[in-house]
Amino acid sequence: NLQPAWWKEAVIYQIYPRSFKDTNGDGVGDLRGIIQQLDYIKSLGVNAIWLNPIYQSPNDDNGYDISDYRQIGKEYGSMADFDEMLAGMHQRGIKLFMDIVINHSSDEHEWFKQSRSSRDNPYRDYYHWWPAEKGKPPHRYSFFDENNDAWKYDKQTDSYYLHYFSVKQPDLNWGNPKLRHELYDMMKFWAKKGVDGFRLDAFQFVYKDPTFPEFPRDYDKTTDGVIKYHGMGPRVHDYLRELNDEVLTPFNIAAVAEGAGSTFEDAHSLVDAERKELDIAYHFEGMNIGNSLDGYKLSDFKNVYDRWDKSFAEKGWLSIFLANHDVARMVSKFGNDDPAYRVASSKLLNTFLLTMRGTIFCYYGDELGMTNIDMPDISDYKDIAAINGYKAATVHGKDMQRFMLELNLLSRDNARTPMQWDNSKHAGFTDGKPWLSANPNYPLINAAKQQDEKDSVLNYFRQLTQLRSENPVLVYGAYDDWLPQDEQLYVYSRELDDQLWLIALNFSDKSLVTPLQGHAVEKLVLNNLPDNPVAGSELKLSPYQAVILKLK
Ligand code: TEU
Ligand code: CA
Repeated sequence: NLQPAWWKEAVIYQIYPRSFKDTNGDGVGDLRGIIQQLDYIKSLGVNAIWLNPIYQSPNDDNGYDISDYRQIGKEYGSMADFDEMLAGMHQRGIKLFMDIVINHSSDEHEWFKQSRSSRDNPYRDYYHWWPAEKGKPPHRYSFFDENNDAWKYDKQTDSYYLHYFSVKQPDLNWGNPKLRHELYDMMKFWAKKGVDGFRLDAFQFVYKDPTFPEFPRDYDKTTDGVIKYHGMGPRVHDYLRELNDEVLTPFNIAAVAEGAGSTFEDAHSLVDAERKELDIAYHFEGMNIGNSLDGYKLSDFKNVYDRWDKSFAEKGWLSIFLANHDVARMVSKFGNDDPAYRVASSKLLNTFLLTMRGTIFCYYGDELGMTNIDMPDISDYKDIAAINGYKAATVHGKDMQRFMLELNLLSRDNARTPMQWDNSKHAGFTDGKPWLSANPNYPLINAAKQQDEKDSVLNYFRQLTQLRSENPVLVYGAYDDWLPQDEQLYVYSRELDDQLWLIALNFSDKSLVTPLQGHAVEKLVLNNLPDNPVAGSELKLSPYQAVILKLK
Protein backbone atom coordinates (compact mmCIF):
# COMPACT_ATOMS: atom_id res chain seq x y z
CA ASN A 1 0.00 0.00 0.00
CA LEU A 2 2.99 2.28 -0.09
CA GLN A 3 2.85 2.14 -3.88
CA PRO A 4 2.26 5.81 -4.66
CA ALA A 5 -0.56 6.96 -6.91
CA TRP A 6 -1.92 10.41 -7.64
CA TRP A 7 -5.40 9.34 -6.62
CA LYS A 8 -4.12 8.15 -3.24
CA GLU A 9 -2.63 11.58 -2.63
CA ALA A 10 -5.68 13.41 -3.91
CA VAL A 11 -7.64 15.83 -1.80
CA ILE A 12 -10.92 15.94 -3.66
CA TYR A 13 -13.22 18.92 -3.42
CA GLN A 14 -16.81 17.89 -4.06
CA ILE A 15 -18.92 20.43 -5.89
CA TYR A 16 -22.70 20.21 -6.00
CA PRO A 17 -23.00 22.26 -9.20
CA ARG A 18 -26.61 23.41 -8.67
CA SER A 19 -25.55 25.19 -5.53
CA PHE A 20 -22.04 26.42 -6.20
CA LYS A 21 -22.19 29.61 -8.29
CA ASP A 22 -24.86 30.98 -10.61
CA THR A 23 -23.65 33.33 -13.34
CA ASN A 24 -26.81 33.99 -15.35
CA GLY A 25 -29.35 34.77 -12.65
CA ASP A 26 -31.60 31.74 -13.14
CA GLY A 27 -30.98 30.67 -9.55
CA VAL A 28 -29.14 27.48 -10.53
CA GLY A 29 -25.38 27.10 -10.28
CA ASP A 30 -23.63 26.54 -13.60
CA LEU A 31 -20.34 25.55 -15.21
CA ARG A 32 -19.39 29.17 -15.86
CA GLY A 33 -19.73 29.66 -12.13
CA ILE A 34 -17.22 26.89 -11.53
CA ILE A 35 -14.89 28.40 -14.16
CA GLN A 36 -15.18 31.75 -12.42
CA GLN A 37 -14.18 30.19 -9.09
CA LEU A 38 -11.30 28.00 -10.25
CA ASP A 39 -8.73 30.28 -8.65
CA TYR A 40 -10.60 30.07 -5.35
CA ILE A 41 -10.64 26.27 -5.62
CA LYS A 42 -6.94 26.24 -6.46
CA SER A 43 -6.28 28.46 -3.44
CA LEU A 44 -7.77 25.77 -1.19
CA GLY A 45 -4.85 23.50 -1.98
CA VAL A 46 -7.06 20.70 -3.25
CA ASN A 47 -5.88 18.83 -6.32
CA ALA A 48 -9.03 17.20 -7.64
CA ILE A 49 -12.72 17.92 -8.02
CA TRP A 50 -15.68 15.58 -7.96
CA LEU A 51 -18.64 17.08 -9.76
CA ASN A 52 -22.12 15.76 -9.12
CA PRO A 53 -23.99 15.00 -12.37
CA ILE A 54 -24.16 17.82 -14.92
CA TYR A 55 -25.76 15.88 -17.76
CA GLN A 56 -29.12 16.49 -19.38
CA SER A 57 -31.77 15.53 -16.88
CA PRO A 58 -35.37 16.30 -15.96
CA ASN A 59 -34.01 16.67 -12.41
CA ASP A 60 -36.37 14.42 -10.60
CA ASP A 61 -33.35 13.54 -8.43
CA ASN A 62 -31.19 16.58 -9.20
CA GLY A 63 -29.29 15.11 -12.12
CA TYR A 64 -29.08 11.49 -10.95
CA ASP A 65 -31.82 10.80 -13.50
CA ILE A 66 -30.02 11.23 -16.79
CA SER A 67 -31.90 11.62 -20.07
CA ASP A 68 -28.80 12.12 -22.24
CA TYR A 69 -25.36 11.05 -21.04
CA ARG A 70 -23.54 12.99 -23.74
CA GLN A 71 -25.13 16.40 -23.27
CA ILE A 72 -24.56 19.00 -20.62
CA GLY A 73 -27.81 19.91 -18.88
CA LYS A 74 -29.08 23.23 -20.28
CA GLU A 75 -29.19 24.90 -16.87
CA TYR A 76 -25.49 24.07 -16.39
CA GLY A 77 -24.30 25.45 -19.73
CA SER A 78 -22.84 24.01 -22.91
CA MET A 79 -20.23 21.49 -23.98
CA ALA A 80 -17.96 24.42 -24.81
CA ASP A 81 -18.26 25.52 -21.18
CA PHE A 82 -17.39 22.01 -20.07
CA ASP A 83 -14.28 21.90 -22.26
CA GLU A 84 -13.19 25.30 -20.99
CA MET A 85 -13.80 24.24 -17.39
CA LEU A 86 -11.78 21.04 -17.77
CA ALA A 87 -8.91 22.90 -19.47
CA GLY A 88 -8.97 25.48 -16.67
CA MET A 89 -8.75 22.75 -14.07
CA HIS A 90 -5.87 21.03 -15.82
CA GLN A 91 -4.00 24.33 -16.23
CA ARG A 92 -4.13 24.62 -12.46
CA GLY A 93 -3.06 21.04 -11.79
CA ILE A 94 -6.54 19.98 -10.69
CA LYS A 95 -7.98 16.66 -11.84
CA LEU A 96 -11.65 15.98 -12.51
CA PHE A 97 -13.81 13.09 -11.30
CA MET A 98 -17.17 12.82 -13.02
CA ASP A 99 -20.21 11.13 -11.58
CA ILE A 100 -21.20 8.13 -13.71
CA VAL A 101 -24.79 7.10 -13.01
CA ILE A 102 -25.33 3.80 -14.77
CA ASN A 103 -27.42 1.69 -12.46
CA HIS A 104 -30.40 3.58 -13.85
CA SER A 105 -31.29 6.30 -16.34
CA SER A 106 -34.13 8.77 -16.50
CA ASP A 107 -37.49 7.56 -17.77
CA GLU A 108 -37.09 10.41 -20.27
CA HIS A 109 -33.98 8.83 -21.79
CA GLU A 110 -34.58 7.79 -25.41
CA TRP A 111 -33.75 4.18 -24.50
CA PHE A 112 -36.57 4.05 -21.97
CA LYS A 113 -39.05 5.79 -24.27
CA GLN A 114 -38.32 3.08 -26.83
CA SER A 115 -38.28 0.33 -24.24
CA ARG A 116 -41.69 1.12 -22.84
CA SER A 117 -43.30 1.59 -26.26
CA SER A 118 -43.80 -2.09 -27.08
CA ARG A 119 -42.79 -5.52 -25.85
CA ASP A 120 -40.85 -6.26 -29.02
CA ASN A 121 -39.01 -2.96 -29.30
CA PRO A 122 -35.25 -3.49 -29.78
CA TYR A 123 -34.63 -1.49 -26.57
CA ARG A 124 -37.06 -3.54 -24.51
CA ASP A 125 -34.33 -5.41 -22.66
CA TYR A 126 -32.31 -2.31 -21.85
CA TYR A 127 -34.48 -2.27 -18.71
CA HIS A 128 -36.16 -4.78 -16.41
CA TRP A 129 -39.77 -5.62 -17.24
CA TRP A 130 -42.24 -7.98 -15.62
CA PRO A 131 -45.35 -8.84 -17.70
CA ALA A 132 -48.52 -8.30 -15.69
CA GLU A 133 -50.06 -11.61 -16.80
CA LYS A 134 -47.50 -13.28 -14.51
CA GLY A 135 -49.14 -11.54 -11.56
CA LYS A 136 -47.48 -9.05 -9.24
CA PRO A 137 -43.69 -9.29 -9.26
CA PRO A 138 -41.84 -10.31 -6.06
CA HIS A 139 -41.34 -7.33 -3.77
CA ARG A 140 -38.35 -5.10 -4.32
CA TYR A 141 -37.52 -2.06 -2.21
CA SER A 142 -37.24 1.42 -3.68
CA PHE A 143 -35.29 4.13 -1.85
CA PHE A 144 -37.35 6.98 -3.30
CA ASP A 145 -40.85 5.63 -3.73
CA GLU A 146 -43.53 6.80 -1.34
CA ASN A 147 -44.60 3.18 -0.88
CA ASN A 148 -41.03 1.87 -1.13
CA ASP A 149 -42.22 -0.30 -4.01
CA ALA A 150 -39.61 -0.65 -6.76
CA TRP A 151 -42.06 -1.99 -9.36
CA LYS A 152 -44.12 0.51 -11.32
CA TYR A 153 -47.00 -0.63 -13.48
CA ASP A 154 -46.82 0.77 -17.02
CA LYS A 155 -50.09 0.63 -18.92
CA GLN A 156 -48.74 0.86 -22.44
CA THR A 157 -47.35 -2.69 -22.41
CA ASP A 158 -49.26 -4.00 -19.39
CA SER A 159 -45.99 -4.63 -17.53
CA TYR A 160 -44.08 -3.48 -14.48
CA TYR A 161 -40.63 -1.90 -14.63
CA LEU A 162 -38.02 -1.89 -11.89
CA HIS A 163 -36.78 1.27 -10.16
CA TYR A 164 -34.58 0.98 -7.07
CA PHE A 165 -34.66 4.77 -6.83
CA SER A 166 -37.53 7.03 -7.98
CA VAL A 167 -40.20 6.05 -10.54
CA LYS A 168 -38.38 8.36 -12.91
CA GLN A 169 -35.16 6.34 -12.50
CA PRO A 170 -35.76 2.95 -14.14
CA ASP A 171 -32.92 0.46 -13.56
CA LEU A 172 -30.83 -0.44 -16.58
CA ASN A 173 -30.45 -4.10 -17.48
CA TRP A 174 -26.75 -4.90 -17.12
CA GLY A 175 -27.43 -8.47 -18.21
CA ASN A 176 -27.71 -7.09 -21.75
CA PRO A 177 -24.26 -6.83 -23.39
CA LYS A 178 -25.54 -4.29 -25.92
CA LEU A 179 -26.54 -1.93 -23.13
CA ARG A 180 -23.23 -2.44 -21.36
CA HIS A 181 -21.26 -1.55 -24.46
CA GLU A 182 -23.36 1.55 -25.06
CA LEU A 183 -22.43 2.64 -21.55
CA TYR A 184 -18.72 1.91 -22.10
CA ASP A 185 -18.83 3.98 -25.29
CA MET A 186 -20.41 6.82 -23.36
CA MET A 187 -17.66 6.62 -20.73
CA LYS A 188 -15.03 6.63 -23.49
CA PHE A 189 -16.59 9.81 -24.82
CA TRP A 190 -15.80 11.55 -21.51
CA ALA A 191 -12.46 9.80 -21.10
CA LYS A 192 -11.36 11.11 -24.49
CA LYS A 193 -12.07 14.61 -23.30
CA GLY A 194 -9.42 14.06 -20.66
CA VAL A 195 -11.50 13.40 -17.57
CA ASP A 196 -9.25 11.84 -14.91
CA GLY A 197 -11.60 9.88 -12.72
CA PHE A 198 -15.09 8.43 -12.41
CA ARG A 199 -17.29 7.95 -9.41
CA LEU A 200 -19.50 4.98 -10.16
CA ASP A 201 -22.85 5.80 -8.61
CA ALA A 202 -24.72 2.96 -6.92
CA PHE A 203 -22.80 0.42 -8.99
CA GLN A 204 -23.09 -2.26 -6.33
CA PHE A 205 -26.77 -2.58 -7.32
CA VAL A 206 -26.37 -3.24 -11.07
CA TYR A 207 -26.78 -7.01 -10.99
CA LYS A 208 -30.34 -8.31 -10.86
CA ASP A 209 -31.30 -11.96 -11.07
CA PRO A 210 -33.58 -11.89 -14.14
CA THR A 211 -35.92 -14.44 -12.54
CA PHE A 212 -36.55 -12.07 -9.62
CA PRO A 213 -36.78 -14.64 -6.84
CA GLU A 214 -38.62 -13.81 -3.61
CA PHE A 215 -36.35 -12.26 -0.98
CA PRO A 216 -36.95 -13.03 2.69
CA ARG A 217 -39.87 -11.16 4.22
CA ASP A 218 -38.79 -7.86 5.76
CA TYR A 219 -35.36 -8.01 4.09
CA ASP A 220 -35.86 -4.31 3.43
CA LYS A 221 -36.61 -3.18 6.96
CA THR A 222 -33.07 -1.81 7.30
CA THR A 223 -30.76 -0.13 4.78
CA ASP A 224 -28.20 -2.82 5.56
CA GLY A 225 -30.73 -5.47 4.54
CA VAL A 226 -31.44 -3.69 1.28
CA ILE A 227 -27.75 -3.40 0.49
CA LYS A 228 -27.22 -7.05 1.34
CA TYR A 229 -29.99 -8.30 -0.95
CA HIS A 230 -29.72 -5.72 -3.73
CA GLY A 231 -25.97 -5.28 -3.69
CA MET A 232 -22.94 -7.15 -5.01
CA GLY A 233 -24.81 -9.72 -7.08
CA PRO A 234 -22.90 -12.59 -8.70
CA ARG A 235 -21.93 -10.83 -11.92
CA VAL A 236 -20.91 -7.41 -10.56
CA HIS A 237 -17.24 -8.37 -10.77
CA ASP A 238 -17.53 -9.64 -14.36
CA TYR A 239 -19.07 -6.32 -15.32
CA LEU A 240 -16.37 -4.38 -13.52
CA ARG A 241 -13.54 -6.30 -15.14
CA GLU A 242 -15.12 -5.70 -18.53
CA LEU A 243 -15.57 -2.00 -17.73
CA ASN A 244 -11.99 -1.80 -16.53
CA ASP A 245 -10.63 -3.49 -19.70
CA GLU A 246 -12.75 -1.35 -21.99
CA VAL A 247 -12.44 2.04 -20.36
CA LEU A 248 -10.51 2.47 -17.12
CA THR A 249 -7.18 0.87 -17.97
CA PRO A 250 -6.96 2.05 -21.61
CA PHE A 251 -7.75 5.62 -20.63
CA ASN A 252 -5.90 5.57 -17.32
CA ILE A 253 -8.95 6.58 -15.31
CA ALA A 254 -9.12 6.31 -11.53
CA ALA A 255 -12.44 5.04 -10.23
CA VAL A 256 -14.34 5.35 -6.98
CA ALA A 257 -16.75 2.60 -5.92
CA GLU A 258 -19.69 4.46 -4.39
CA GLY A 259 -21.08 1.90 -1.99
CA ALA A 260 -18.84 -1.00 -1.09
CA GLY A 261 -21.17 -3.89 -0.37
CA SER A 262 -21.79 -5.24 3.11
CA THR A 263 -18.44 -6.58 4.30
CA PHE A 264 -14.73 -5.86 4.20
CA GLU A 265 -14.39 -8.70 1.68
CA ASP A 266 -16.93 -7.01 -0.59
CA ALA A 267 -15.00 -3.76 -0.37
CA HIS A 268 -11.67 -5.45 -1.07
CA SER A 269 -13.16 -7.30 -3.99
CA LEU A 270 -13.96 -3.93 -5.57
CA VAL A 271 -10.64 -2.17 -5.13
CA ASP A 272 -7.68 -4.46 -4.44
CA ALA A 273 -5.08 -3.51 -7.03
CA GLU A 274 -4.39 -6.98 -8.40
CA ARG A 275 -8.09 -7.44 -9.30
CA LYS A 276 -8.04 -4.58 -11.81
CA GLU A 277 -11.57 -3.40 -11.12
CA LEU A 278 -11.86 -0.08 -9.25
CA ASP A 279 -9.44 1.92 -7.09
CA ILE A 280 -11.05 3.68 -4.15
CA ALA A 281 -13.75 2.24 -1.90
CA TYR A 282 -16.33 4.73 -0.65
CA HIS A 283 -18.14 2.90 2.14
CA PHE A 284 -21.00 4.38 4.11
CA GLU A 285 -20.40 3.08 7.60
CA GLY A 286 -19.22 6.43 8.89
CA MET A 287 -22.51 7.88 7.70
CA ASN A 288 -24.48 5.54 9.97
CA ILE A 289 -23.14 7.44 12.97
CA GLY A 290 -24.92 10.48 14.34
CA ASN A 291 -28.25 9.94 12.58
CA SER A 292 -30.22 10.61 15.71
CA LEU A 293 -31.48 13.56 17.69
CA ASP A 294 -29.56 12.14 20.65
CA GLY A 295 -26.12 12.62 19.11
CA TYR A 296 -23.55 9.83 18.92
CA LYS A 297 -20.86 8.10 20.93
CA LEU A 298 -17.33 9.06 19.94
CA SER A 299 -16.19 5.48 20.55
CA ASP A 300 -18.65 4.33 17.84
CA PHE A 301 -17.31 6.94 15.47
CA LYS A 302 -13.69 5.90 16.09
CA ASN A 303 -14.57 2.25 15.87
CA VAL A 304 -15.67 2.67 12.24
CA TYR A 305 -12.38 4.29 11.22
CA ASP A 306 -10.24 1.91 13.30
CA ARG A 307 -11.79 -1.20 11.81
CA TRP A 308 -11.73 -0.01 8.22
CA ASP A 309 -8.20 1.28 8.41
CA LYS A 310 -7.04 -2.00 9.90
CA SER A 311 -8.74 -4.03 7.24
CA PHE A 312 -7.16 -1.89 4.51
CA ALA A 313 -3.70 -1.48 6.03
CA GLU A 314 -1.99 -3.98 3.71
CA LYS A 315 -3.97 -3.60 0.53
CA GLY A 316 -6.91 -1.78 -0.96
CA TRP A 317 -7.59 1.92 -0.59
CA LEU A 318 -10.37 3.87 1.13
CA SER A 319 -12.08 7.23 0.99
CA ILE A 320 -12.26 9.48 4.00
CA PHE A 321 -15.21 11.87 4.18
CA LEU A 322 -17.61 13.33 6.71
CA ALA A 323 -20.16 14.80 4.34
CA ASN A 324 -21.56 14.79 0.84
CA HIS A 325 -24.76 15.86 -0.92
CA ASP A 326 -26.75 12.99 0.63
CA VAL A 327 -26.23 13.78 4.32
CA ALA A 328 -26.25 16.66 6.81
CA ARG A 329 -23.48 19.25 7.16
CA MET A 330 -20.52 17.79 9.03
CA VAL A 331 -20.22 20.47 11.70
CA SER A 332 -23.91 20.18 12.62
CA LYS A 333 -23.77 16.39 12.73
CA PHE A 334 -20.34 15.49 14.10
CA GLY A 335 -19.16 18.80 15.56
CA ASN A 336 -20.92 21.55 17.44
CA ASP A 337 -22.52 24.35 15.46
CA ASP A 338 -23.26 26.38 18.57
CA PRO A 339 -21.70 29.86 18.01
CA ALA A 340 -19.23 29.25 20.84
CA TYR A 341 -17.73 26.16 19.21
CA ARG A 342 -18.59 26.29 15.53
CA VAL A 343 -15.25 27.61 14.35
CA ALA A 344 -13.13 25.38 16.57
CA SER A 345 -15.12 22.25 15.84
CA SER A 346 -15.14 22.91 12.07
CA LYS A 347 -11.38 23.15 12.20
CA LEU A 348 -11.23 20.01 14.30
CA LEU A 349 -13.26 18.00 11.80
CA ASN A 350 -11.16 19.29 8.92
CA THR A 351 -8.06 18.27 10.88
CA PHE A 352 -9.46 14.77 11.15
CA LEU A 353 -10.22 14.61 7.41
CA LEU A 354 -6.82 15.82 6.29
CA THR A 355 -4.76 13.63 8.61
CA MET A 356 -6.35 10.26 7.95
CA ARG A 357 -5.14 7.54 5.62
CA GLY A 358 -7.14 7.39 2.39
CA THR A 359 -8.29 9.65 -0.40
CA ILE A 360 -9.84 12.75 1.15
CA PHE A 361 -13.21 14.07 0.07
CA CYS A 362 -14.04 17.60 1.23
CA TYR A 363 -17.54 18.85 0.60
CA TYR A 364 -17.96 22.41 -0.71
CA GLY A 365 -18.60 24.87 2.10
CA ASP A 366 -17.06 22.68 4.78
CA GLU A 367 -13.84 24.65 4.26
CA LEU A 368 -15.86 27.56 5.70
CA GLY A 369 -17.69 25.62 8.37
CA MET A 370 -21.10 25.93 6.67
CA THR A 371 -23.88 24.51 8.85
CA ASN A 372 -27.27 22.86 8.53
CA ILE A 373 -30.21 25.11 7.68
CA ASP A 374 -33.28 25.30 9.88
CA MET A 375 -36.29 24.15 7.83
CA PRO A 376 -39.16 23.36 10.17
CA ASP A 377 -41.82 23.08 7.45
CA ILE A 378 -42.10 20.29 4.87
CA SER A 379 -43.05 22.82 2.18
CA ASP A 380 -39.50 24.25 2.41
CA TYR A 381 -37.93 20.98 1.25
CA LYS A 382 -36.89 20.36 -2.34
CA ASP A 383 -35.37 16.88 -2.07
CA ILE A 384 -37.34 13.91 -3.37
CA ALA A 385 -36.03 11.78 -0.50
CA ALA A 386 -37.47 14.23 2.05
CA ILE A 387 -40.79 14.70 0.26
CA ASN A 388 -41.41 10.99 -0.33
CA GLY A 389 -40.06 10.14 3.11
CA TYR A 390 -42.65 12.52 4.56
CA LYS A 391 -45.46 10.86 2.59
CA ALA A 392 -44.29 7.39 3.64
CA ALA A 393 -44.06 8.45 7.30
CA THR A 394 -47.62 9.83 7.13
CA VAL A 395 -48.89 6.59 5.60
CA HIS A 396 -47.17 4.56 8.31
CA GLY A 397 -48.64 6.75 11.07
CA LYS A 398 -45.27 7.84 12.42
CA ASP A 399 -44.84 10.53 15.09
CA MET A 400 -44.71 13.44 12.63
CA GLN A 401 -43.36 15.96 15.09
CA ARG A 402 -40.34 13.80 15.72
CA PHE A 403 -40.07 13.01 12.03
CA MET A 404 -39.79 16.73 11.23
CA LEU A 405 -37.13 17.25 13.91
CA GLU A 406 -35.12 14.39 12.43
CA LEU A 407 -35.60 15.71 8.92
CA ASN A 408 -34.41 19.12 10.05
CA LEU A 409 -31.21 17.55 11.38
CA LEU A 410 -30.56 14.94 8.70
CA SER A 411 -32.18 15.91 5.40
CA ARG A 412 -30.09 16.10 2.24
CA ASP A 413 -31.29 19.67 1.64
CA ASN A 414 -29.09 20.74 4.58
CA ALA A 415 -26.02 20.05 2.48
CA ARG A 416 -27.41 21.51 -0.73
CA THR A 417 -27.90 25.16 0.25
CA PRO A 418 -25.99 27.70 -1.87
CA MET A 419 -22.28 28.19 -1.37
CA GLN A 420 -21.74 31.19 0.90
CA TRP A 421 -19.45 33.47 -1.08
CA ASP A 422 -19.98 36.85 0.58
CA ASN A 423 -22.50 38.90 2.54
CA SER A 424 -24.45 40.23 -0.44
CA LYS A 425 -28.00 38.99 -1.08
CA HIS A 426 -28.36 35.18 -1.33
CA ALA A 427 -24.78 34.82 -0.11
CA GLY A 428 -23.44 36.04 -3.45
CA PHE A 429 -24.59 32.80 -5.06
CA THR A 430 -27.06 34.35 -7.51
CA ASP A 431 -28.56 37.64 -8.65
CA GLY A 432 -31.87 35.86 -9.16
CA LYS A 433 -33.97 33.66 -6.90
CA PRO A 434 -31.92 30.68 -5.70
CA TRP A 435 -33.42 27.22 -6.36
CA LEU A 436 -32.94 26.53 -2.63
CA SER A 437 -32.62 29.36 -0.08
CA ALA A 438 -29.23 30.31 1.23
CA ASN A 439 -28.66 29.60 4.88
CA PRO A 440 -29.56 32.84 6.72
CA ASN A 441 -26.25 32.65 8.59
CA TYR A 442 -24.32 33.69 5.46
CA PRO A 443 -23.43 37.19 6.73
CA LEU A 444 -21.50 35.41 9.49
CA ILE A 445 -20.11 32.49 7.49
CA ASN A 446 -18.82 33.34 4.03
CA ALA A 447 -15.67 33.04 1.95
CA ALA A 448 -14.99 36.77 1.49
CA LYS A 449 -15.05 37.40 5.23
CA GLN A 450 -12.87 34.41 6.00
CA GLN A 451 -10.40 35.31 3.29
CA ASP A 452 -9.42 38.37 5.33
CA GLU A 453 -9.35 36.70 8.73
CA LYS A 454 -6.04 35.10 9.56
CA ASP A 455 -7.60 32.56 11.93
CA SER A 456 -10.63 31.64 9.83
CA VAL A 457 -11.72 28.08 9.12
CA LEU A 458 -10.86 28.77 5.48
CA ASN A 459 -7.25 29.77 6.14
CA TYR A 460 -6.82 26.89 8.57
CA PHE A 461 -8.11 24.51 5.88
CA ARG A 462 -5.45 25.83 3.51
CA GLN A 463 -2.75 25.10 6.08
CA LEU A 464 -4.05 21.54 6.37
CA THR A 465 -4.00 20.82 2.65
CA GLN A 466 -0.50 22.24 2.37
CA LEU A 467 0.68 20.13 5.27
CA ARG A 468 -0.75 16.98 3.70
CA SER A 469 0.79 17.70 0.32
CA GLU A 470 4.24 18.19 1.86
CA ASN A 471 4.18 15.20 4.22
CA PRO A 472 3.64 11.71 2.79
CA VAL A 473 3.37 10.41 6.35
CA LEU A 474 -0.15 11.88 6.41
CA VAL A 475 -1.12 10.03 3.24
CA TYR A 476 0.68 6.69 3.57
CA GLY A 477 1.74 6.45 7.20
CA ALA A 478 0.44 3.69 9.47
CA TYR A 479 -2.50 4.73 11.63
CA ASP A 480 -2.85 3.82 15.30
CA ASP A 481 -5.71 4.87 17.58
CA TRP A 482 -4.27 5.53 21.05
CA LEU A 483 -7.58 5.80 22.91
CA PRO A 484 -10.26 3.76 21.16
CA GLN A 485 -12.58 3.73 24.19
CA ASP A 486 -12.42 7.40 25.15
CA GLU A 487 -15.73 9.22 24.64
CA GLN A 488 -14.24 12.72 24.35
CA LEU A 489 -10.77 12.48 22.87
CA TYR A 490 -9.66 11.09 19.54
CA VAL A 491 -5.88 10.71 19.61
CA TYR A 492 -4.04 8.83 16.87
CA SER A 493 -0.58 8.55 15.43
CA ARG A 494 0.65 8.32 11.86
CA GLU A 495 3.99 6.72 11.27
CA LEU A 496 6.21 6.41 8.22
CA ASP A 497 9.91 5.52 8.17
CA ASP A 498 11.44 7.48 11.06
CA GLN A 499 8.58 9.93 11.40
CA LEU A 500 5.96 9.74 14.12
CA TRP A 501 3.13 12.25 14.08
CA LEU A 502 0.35 12.62 16.61
CA ILE A 503 -3.07 14.08 16.01
CA ALA A 504 -5.06 14.94 19.14
CA LEU A 505 -8.67 16.02 18.83
CA ASN A 506 -10.89 17.06 21.73
CA PHE A 507 -14.44 16.33 20.60
CA SER A 508 -15.93 17.78 23.82
CA ASP A 509 -16.67 21.17 25.37
CA LYS A 510 -14.48 20.32 28.40
CA SER A 511 -10.76 20.91 28.98
CA LEU A 512 -8.99 17.55 29.11
CA VAL A 513 -5.54 16.10 29.65
CA THR A 514 -3.99 13.15 27.84
CA PRO A 515 -0.56 11.52 28.26
CA LEU A 516 2.05 11.33 25.50
CA GLN A 517 2.88 7.73 26.34
CA GLY A 518 6.57 8.39 26.98
CA HIS A 519 7.17 10.40 23.82
CA ALA A 520 8.45 13.95 23.71
CA VAL A 521 7.15 16.66 21.41
CA GLU A 522 9.59 17.54 18.66
CA LYS A 523 7.37 20.16 17.09
CA LEU A 524 3.88 21.57 17.39
CA VAL A 525 2.92 21.55 13.73
CA LEU A 526 -0.61 22.90 13.73
CA ASN A 527 -3.08 24.05 16.37
CA ASN A 528 -6.66 25.27 15.88
CA LEU A 529 -6.61 27.42 19.04
CA PRO A 530 -4.14 29.91 20.49
CA ASP A 531 -3.73 27.82 23.67
CA ASN A 532 -0.44 25.90 23.82
CA PRO A 533 -1.34 22.29 24.59
CA VAL A 534 2.11 20.93 25.40
CA ALA A 535 2.58 20.44 29.15
CA GLY A 536 5.60 18.23 29.84
CA SER A 537 4.66 14.62 29.33
CA GLU A 538 1.01 15.47 28.69
CA LEU A 539 -1.22 17.40 26.36
CA LYS A 540 -3.75 19.83 27.78
CA LEU A 541 -6.59 20.27 25.34
CA SER A 542 -9.19 23.04 25.48
CA PRO A 543 -12.75 22.40 24.24
CA TYR A 544 -12.68 21.33 20.59
CA GLN A 545 -8.94 21.85 20.40
CA ALA A 546 -7.19 20.03 17.55
CA VAL A 547 -3.42 19.72 17.32
CA ILE A 548 -0.92 18.06 15.04
CA LEU A 549 2.48 17.23 16.58
CA LYS A 550 5.72 15.61 15.54
CA LEU A 551 6.93 13.25 18.27
CA LYS A 552 10.34 11.89 19.19
O1 TEU B 1 -26.73 7.50 -3.83
C1 TEU B 1 -26.71 6.11 -3.78
C2 TEU B 1 -27.31 5.64 -2.55
O2 TEU B 1 -28.01 6.38 -1.91
C3 TEU B 1 -27.05 4.25 -2.19
O3 TEU B 1 -25.99 3.82 -2.97
C4 TEU B 1 -26.69 4.07 -0.76
O4 TEU B 1 -26.12 2.80 -0.67
C5 TEU B 1 -27.85 4.09 0.16
O5 TEU B 1 -28.46 5.33 0.14
C6 TEU B 1 -27.38 3.75 1.56
O6 TEU B 1 -27.56 4.79 2.45
C7 TEU B 1 -26.45 7.99 -5.06
C8 TEU B 1 -26.36 9.49 -5.03
O7 TEU B 1 -25.32 9.87 -4.17
C9 TEU B 1 -27.68 10.07 -4.64
O8 TEU B 1 -27.65 11.47 -4.57
C10 TEU B 1 -28.71 9.64 -5.66
O9 TEU B 1 -29.98 10.09 -5.27
C11 TEU B 1 -28.73 8.12 -5.81
O10 TEU B 1 -27.41 7.58 -6.01
C12 TEU B 1 -29.53 7.73 -7.01
O11 TEU B 1 -28.81 7.95 -8.17
CA1 CA C 1 -27.33 29.54 -13.75
